Order: sequence, then structure tokens, then C-alpha cells
Amino acid sequence: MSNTKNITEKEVQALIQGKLSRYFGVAPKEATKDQIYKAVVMSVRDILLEKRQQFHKVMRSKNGKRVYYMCMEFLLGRSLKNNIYNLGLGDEYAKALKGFGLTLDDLYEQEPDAGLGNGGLGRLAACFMDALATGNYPAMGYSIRYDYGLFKQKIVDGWQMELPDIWLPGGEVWLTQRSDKACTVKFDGWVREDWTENGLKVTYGGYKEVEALPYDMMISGKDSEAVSVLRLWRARNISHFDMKLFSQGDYLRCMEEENEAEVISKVLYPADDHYEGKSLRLKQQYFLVSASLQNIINDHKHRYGPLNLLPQQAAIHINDTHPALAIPELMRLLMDENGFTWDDAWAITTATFAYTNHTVMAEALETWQEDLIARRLPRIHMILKEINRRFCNDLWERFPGQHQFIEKMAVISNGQVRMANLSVIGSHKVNGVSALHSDIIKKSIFNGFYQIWPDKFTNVTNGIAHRRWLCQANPELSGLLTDCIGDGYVKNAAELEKFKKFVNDDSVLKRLQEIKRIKKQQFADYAFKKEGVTIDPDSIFDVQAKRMHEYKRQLLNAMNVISLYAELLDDPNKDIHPQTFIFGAKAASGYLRAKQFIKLICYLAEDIKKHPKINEKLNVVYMENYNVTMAECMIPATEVSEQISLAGKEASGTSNMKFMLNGALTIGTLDGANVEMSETVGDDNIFIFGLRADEVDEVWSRGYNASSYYNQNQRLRRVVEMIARGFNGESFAEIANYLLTGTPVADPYMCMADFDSYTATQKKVKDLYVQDQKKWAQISLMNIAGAGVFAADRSIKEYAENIWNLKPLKA
Ligand code: 26W
Repeated sequence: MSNTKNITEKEVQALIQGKLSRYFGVAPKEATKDQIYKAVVMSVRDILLEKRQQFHKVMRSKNGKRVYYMCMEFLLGRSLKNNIYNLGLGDEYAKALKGFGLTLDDLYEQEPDAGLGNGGLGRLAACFMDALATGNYPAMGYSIRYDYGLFKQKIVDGWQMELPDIWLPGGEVWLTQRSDKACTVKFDGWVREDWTENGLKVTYGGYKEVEALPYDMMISGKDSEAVSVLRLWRARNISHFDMKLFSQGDYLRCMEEENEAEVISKVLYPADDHYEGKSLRLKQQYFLVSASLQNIINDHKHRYGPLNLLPQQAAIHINDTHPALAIPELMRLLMDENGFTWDDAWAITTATFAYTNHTVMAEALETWQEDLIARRLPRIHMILKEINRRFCNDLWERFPGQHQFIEKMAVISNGQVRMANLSVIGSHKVNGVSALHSDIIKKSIFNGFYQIWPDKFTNVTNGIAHRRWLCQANPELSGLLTDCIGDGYVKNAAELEKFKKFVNDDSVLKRLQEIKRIKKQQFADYAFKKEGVTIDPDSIFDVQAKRMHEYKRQLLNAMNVISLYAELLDDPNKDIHPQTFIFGAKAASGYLRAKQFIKLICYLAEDIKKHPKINEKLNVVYMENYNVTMAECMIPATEVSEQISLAGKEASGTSNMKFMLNGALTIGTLDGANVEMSETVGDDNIFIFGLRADEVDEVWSRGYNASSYYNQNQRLRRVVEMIARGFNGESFAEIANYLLTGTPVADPYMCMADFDSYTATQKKVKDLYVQDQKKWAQISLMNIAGAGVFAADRSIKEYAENIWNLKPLKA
């Protein structure tokens, strides 16, 4: 079975039948759809396992280096379609299923989304697993097997409610429990240091132990030999009860302790770009890194022996600061459990780790209270203090007397442990996720470090799994591309460039338009089926889909809609092309301002509905529970992509790339990867507006005065007043005040400053749509053709070459 290409329809059928009979005791005829779905997944798992074993053999024979990607989030979405597609077994499975009276699409619908992530960071990690396997890189991802992923969003009367996301019943079939790799993680207790003739001896006692039980999920690459493994840790109570409590008859307390351990992997924290110093979150982080590092070290010893070779054999990636405790944890394992000296352990540690920063938002930078770490992780606390002491000592020598400079770079200060500083100090490479963002971190938050270690800093612009977001989500467009340029782009996205040649080919442009219309209809059907909303497929689909956040400025989008609404209220007969503004976004559960924005948009939508004539031209749709699967339907249907964050705030953005790849035209600020998108396609093919990042800084340093825009701009005044008066019988004066008089500053994300240029650009884009469909299609084509550099395959190659020093492995 090593060459999956050779698997026949009959073999597939036999595999599925075998699973049905073995695990469910049913014949295909009696099986439910759910049973068939599970049997199909199990059959795919078998194929992947076999492939993985073959790849393992190659890895062992070549003694290759591996990358370990640690991340608190993997926003996988569904897996069945991706794996069948990547294995090239679509036809075989489709035919085999026909025998059971089912289509592949029927089964895909059975799979729940694995929503083990909040947004961009988690989805990036998932796209990277795919690209690693496709590039034949030996890779393992590490995360937590949350019982509940990101909450399910319900919107009740405009207000977001969170419901538990129960994904395991249908998702667990992908996971293989690996009891053979279980280990334990220790919390609390005390540490004693004794000087012995062999030096300092550290004893750790009185701790509580939690069992870490791994579950593996395999992710296939496209036409490659490698299979990536995602290892997800589940927390379990150590099976030995506290017999003392038990025999004292305190049975219930025994059970309580069991629960205490298991809550660690219960639920994904739903905060995105906002950090909360909760003890449980700290435990999750340490649980992830301790279990993963024990696993890496055991494997290394088993395969290669001496741990001083670790940096040659293992690259460990810290995705944002969430897994940064891996740095002191590796120090602990090397020193306390493997007898290394501090200096040797530090050399190994820093040569092994690399770190990616994903945000410069101050409120997202993690700092833990030192006393919390001291209590929960006493040995880690000691090591952190020592890392800090040595680092500050070095700085004192290099920069005598520069107290402020040094204080800013310390790991521990004022009783707070700064995870970003720890990550920079403990890694040999640090990267940002777009050219602009990498530049900003060197100039701002990491400037001191950049002065000391200029070569440590680098950029790797994010990328997306183009096979998922184009080939699988938009087979119609993918088919057109294959007709025009062949299918080389599937493996090598740079070949999309060849599509440029067709920019004056009317028949291709026409097909492009037809395909967009098909995707719009499909999305309209989906929206109707899911939420009962009616969308006119001939209206312009203008979409903003991403986490709800002030800096992403869904509010600015709403302000433009309100401005159009005002125009139509004044003149309901005004001749404008029908537009549908579609939103998809979850707000962090405690983020009231973001929830208020959701309510504003929902109430605005309702208000407009009260004027059927206006509603024909202006429709607002808030899609509930935006997730990966919804994105796969929504993005191909989009004509206008909203990438309108305040410049300097969005580290990269990745939905911008997905929309572009599917032929949407972008309205955006020069922020994150939008900058590189505009350089790639040229000014004529993207619609840039608003202040640039340096201008934003300048305005702030001069003093930003939101109300001056209000006073000078009548249209804007009208919009803010309409917000204050409210929609659908509800006032949103709080939001109007936020824009005008908010404290500590009014309009902190400068919606007022960018309003004019945003609405003007909106108008320009919509006019183009009406006036020149051909030009529109040409721009769309140029975006598709330019999207190749934003493939995750390219990002991963750069990580491998510039950061991990990792080579692809082939038999
Ligand atoms: C501690 C709470 C918390 C949780 C998650 C803070 C910050 C995060 C993430 C860093 C948020 C995130 O997803 N950031 C996004 O990462 C993407 C991938 O690099 C970028 O494209 C987005 O611009 C960035 O917002």
C-alpha cells in the first residue's frame, strides 16, 4: 500500500466494509451514515498510518533532523476531504461509496469542525502541518486535546452567546491514543537545593502529578512521502488514588482531585489578542510544553543517545509566547534529569528553540505574575530567576549604567514574568509574520534585543494551504486554472503566475465571472439552509470574516454601511447596484465592546429590513458561528474582501490571502501582509486607503483628536448621530461616545480618521463593478495569479532554510 495511488476502488470498499463489520458489527446495507463516515475515516487512517511508517523508515535510515511545532492552538476544521484529496484517492472513494448509495459530499458533511483554535494563529499552525508534509519535512505538531474547542456562537437578539463546542463524538475517530508515550507532569510542591560534592543538587517534592496521554492525528501531504503527526495531549488523573484519603472514607475528595487534573485539557481559552493571567491557562501551557519536551527527549535518546546533539536533530518552534515555558522546562530536564551544567544546558536550549511573534498589541503580550509561577511551578520559577539574573548581569557589563534600557529587557520585573522577552532570549531566531510586522517588532517591542542581536531577527511572511483554500474549496476555479496553465500549481503555487497571460482573454474572463456567480449561488443556498437568510446572488458580495476586534475595525465597515443607508433613506430611488455586506466573526466571551459591535451590526441589519425597497439594494447579513467550514464556502463567493485594520496592528492577516486566491478584490489598509499583496499585484489591482503605519504613529505623537473629523465632515456626523439614535429601536450611544469622547482616548483605532478615505474607496470599488465588469474580472485574475507567494509551502520552505536548518527527506 506504500503507493497510495495504486489503491483501487475495490480495496477501498473492502477496507470500509472491514471497519463496519469490525467496529460496528453491521453490513454496509444496515449501516447509518455516521457509521459509514467513521468507517471511511478509519480506512483513511490506516492508509496514512502505513504511509507514516514508510516515512519513518526513511527518517531512521537518514538520521534526519525533525521540527517540532508547539502551539496552544490548531484550528484544523474538517480533515476528511483534505486527506482524501491529498492522497489522490477522490475517485476511488467516490466510486466505492456509490456502492453504499452515498456521495463523498454526504460524508464530508458528517464531520464536525475541529475548532481547537481561535483565529489566525491556530489556522496558520494547521496550514503549516499540511505544507510540512507536502514538502517532505519530518514534522510533529504538539498541542492539547481540548474536550471543547472554540465555543459555538449563537446570536440571540443581537447578543452573542457561547455554547460548548462538542467535537469529539465525530472528531475522535481521527485520533489514535498512544498510551505507550504517556508521561507525567508535575505541579505545585516545594524545591530544596543542597550543595553536594557533585555540585548543587535540586530536590523537588510535594508535587501533584498529572498524567499526559497523547493522541495522534496524521495529516497527509499532497503527492509526497511525508505524513505530519499532530500529537495532542490529554490530561488525566494519575490512576493511583490518594489511598490515604480513600481509606479515610473521603471518597468524594479523591474524585475531586481527579477532576482537578482533567480540567487542564477541558477547554480552549477563547481569548484572542487579549491575555488573562489565569492559573488554569498557565497550567495548560506548562502541561503542553512539559509533556512535549519529555516526549522529544525520550525519542532523541532512543534514536541518537547523547542530548548534546539535540540542536542538530531537533528544531523546536514556539508559536507565539504561549509555549515559552518550554525554555525553562528544557533547562530543567537537561540539568535536573540529565546532569548538564547550566552553561551547557543553555547552549543546547538556545540552539534548539526558535520563536514567532504574532502580535504587537500590548494587551496580548503575556506576562505572568511571578508568585503564581512560584506557587504552581516552583522549579521553573527558580530557573526563570536564574535566566533573568544572568541575562541582566551580561547587560550591566555591556551597557553600564543604562538602567532603563536594561529594565525594559529583563525577563522578570515588578513581580511580572515577561514571556516575550523570555522567548527572545531563549531562542536563536525570532521572526515576525509579514515584512511590515517584522520591521515593527525590531523598531518597537524588541528594539533593545535587536540592538544586541541584529542577526537573530528575521521575517517569514505567513502563507495559506492553497490546496485547501483553492483546490478543495473552489474546484470550479481550480478546474479553470488547470485548463489554462496545467496542474503544476497544485504542488508549486508559484506557477499561478502563468495565469497572468490570460488577462486579455475574454473567454477566460467570462469563465471567471461565471464561476464567481456559481460560488455566490452556492453560498446563498448555504446561508439560506443554515440561517434562513435570503441573499441576492446578483448583489455584490462584500465580506469581512475574522475575529471581532476593535483593531480589525468591523465598526468602520458598519459606518460605511450606515452612510449608504443614510443616502438611501434620503433617496430610496437612488440608483446603486445591490450590495450584500456579509460579516462572520466571534468575539472573545469577555470582550463586551466586541459583543456590542456584533449587536450594532445585527440591529442595523434588522433596521434596514424594515425598508424593503432599500433592503433590495443594501443588505447586511451576520453569519452565525463563523468557522473553518463556513469560511470554505464564503471565501470563494466573495467579490470584495475587507482587510481594514488600523495600520500597524494586524501582524499579517491570512484571510486576506485566501480571498485574493479566490479572486476577490481587496479593500485594505497598508497593514500586515496587505503591504506585500499590494507590492505583488501593483497599485492598480488592489484598493488601498487610510493612514499608513508611520502616519498613525505620527498622529498619535501629535495628539489624535477624533472629534475634529466629526466637526469637519457632515457625512460622518450623520453616521455617528445615527449610531447614537440607534437602530431597530435600540440606541448605540455608547458606541457613538466611544468614537467621540471615549476614555482614555476617543476612537482608539481611528475609525474617524480613516472614514473619509474608506468610504471614498468603497465607492470607487463599487463604481468599477457597475461600470466595467471586464476590468473587474481582469483585476480578479491578476490577484489569483499573484497569490502564489502566499502559499504555506513557501513559508515552510523559508522556515526550514532560514530558521530550522531542516532538509526535506525523500526515499
Ligand atoms: C494570550 C491570549 C492570546 C491568544 C492568541 C493572545 C494572542 C493570540 C494570537 C497571537 C492571536 C492571533 O491569532 N494572531 C494572529 O496571528 C495570525 C497568524 O500569524 C496573523 O495573521 C494575525 O495578523 C494575528 O492577529
